Amino acid sequence: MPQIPKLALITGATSGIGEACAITYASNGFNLIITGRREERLQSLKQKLEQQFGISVSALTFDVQDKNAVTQHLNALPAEWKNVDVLINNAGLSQGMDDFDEAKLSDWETMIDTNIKGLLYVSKIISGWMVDRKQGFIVNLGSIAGKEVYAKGNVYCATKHAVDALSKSMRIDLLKHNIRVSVIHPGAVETEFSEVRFHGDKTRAKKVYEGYQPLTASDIAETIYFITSRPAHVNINDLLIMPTAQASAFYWEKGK
Ligand code: NDP
Ligand code: 8X3
Repeated sequence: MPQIPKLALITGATSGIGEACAITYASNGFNLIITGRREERLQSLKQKLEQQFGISVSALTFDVQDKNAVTQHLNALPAEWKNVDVLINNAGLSQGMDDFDEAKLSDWETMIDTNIKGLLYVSKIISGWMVDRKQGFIVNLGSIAGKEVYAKGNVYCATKHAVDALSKSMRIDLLKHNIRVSVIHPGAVETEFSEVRFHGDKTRAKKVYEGYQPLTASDIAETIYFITSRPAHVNINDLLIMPTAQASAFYWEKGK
């Protein structure tokens, strides 16, 4: 009997880890729902994946901070697109890297609204569909910043600690509905992350990844795919993945 393709929803698929996840899941025959704010990037990724892998992709452009937009776009999906098997809560960012007394309130609000509230808006809807189907897998993007704190990391670290706590409680509350929940905590991954953190300063962003080999977005995507492809009785609850040269948050052996 031909297998029905599985469906993964990946938030923040316009770059970095989310885009790499889209490629990895597409190459494994998944149909995809991809989201982000940059419409052009989403449309070109959709086209590329459909052509290259013969899968179907639905591209939804919305800001995860906007509760009404999240609700409207997701609820408007046709019924067959609501059978989400895997949700990857990836959309997120760090904005600014300043001492507590110097940081901007607006940066803090953006991080809280995106990394915590956005993840909750999406998860509330998709987990509801998973509860109805009595199956599903949710993977949240935490960070080494959700395990440790570092100078000037204040609110970004707090949001990722929140993701860590939410992942644990989602796992407990959703277990009775046969929904698996995992959280992956990467160290430094070279993406657009630092460019966003430093408000578009490419030179400063590039420096973060100099002198050692950082992780790539596809290292993370392949690991997430490994997590979600374990047999039904296995759950990798929590996974910390670092570049070999980075022993801890902001502790590197550079030049090795
Ligand atoms: P990128 O900046 O490359 O990608 C971030 C993605 O999130 C983009 O697709 C962006 O899409 C999306 N996004 C950001 N804000 C919003 C929003 N308000 N609404 C919708 N989508 C949004 O960074 P990464 O790939 O590195 O980051 C992905 C995740 O991994 C984040 O949660 C990050 O915190 C986490 N992480 C990253 C690490 C790293 O070192 N890079 C390490 C540990 C964790 P768009 O701009 O089009 O909306
Ligand atoms: C991104 C990694 O170390 O900059 O979450 O916090 S770090």
